[in-house]
Amino acid sequence: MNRSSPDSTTAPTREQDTRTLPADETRTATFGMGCFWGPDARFGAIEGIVRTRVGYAGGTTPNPSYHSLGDHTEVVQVEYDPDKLGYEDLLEVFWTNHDWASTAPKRQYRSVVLAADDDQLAAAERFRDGLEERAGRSVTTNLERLETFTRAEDYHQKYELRSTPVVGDELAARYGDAFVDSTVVARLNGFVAGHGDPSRREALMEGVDLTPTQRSELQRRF
Ligand code: MHO
Repeated sequence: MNRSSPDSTTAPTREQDTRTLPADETRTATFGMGCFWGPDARFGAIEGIVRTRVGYAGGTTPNPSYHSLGDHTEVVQVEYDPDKLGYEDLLEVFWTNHDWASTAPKRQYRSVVLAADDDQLAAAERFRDGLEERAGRSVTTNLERLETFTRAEDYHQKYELRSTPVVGDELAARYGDAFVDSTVVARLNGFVAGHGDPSRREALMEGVDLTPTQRSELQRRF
């Protein structure tokens, strides 16, 4: 097994990440749609998504954690480039990729849009009404304003990539604190979960410095 040590000369992925938008030029969107591992990967694979993180929101209990969630829900929060994606595009991804017709057995997994502002809330209401019309049944999704977001524990962030043999540990070590906020890591996390098209996967892989073993471990999951 090839385990190269974390070393800045083998990390041009960082270089790529510095070309991504700073937080004051992105918009955020927050969704609850079941266990947050899946949506973290699904959104992370999309061009125009700059950063993803998973966490707890939609409740009032202070300092929620995975084992002490209180009345919160598992959510994914994305930062997106408003020149490349509209909020409606994200609503489309949200509503086409989970069960919005039945009520989740636990509040932890409820379907919820946590709007960042009144415009997002209005857009979600319009989208929901249109969906009900087209589908001919009611949407159980709650539409609310986001109050607080608490980032989940590191082991839940980019879970799909983290649990990829060889590469997960290596990239987590190489990136350190920057792992969760990396755009490249968000894409890889999506790609290993089977999202994204082959040409975009190839293009990203070109710019990432990986050992042959890591490369083949990633490709095995694409
Ligand atoms: N059924 C999943 C849920 C995890 S998710 C972070 C599991 O425990 O494996 O809620």
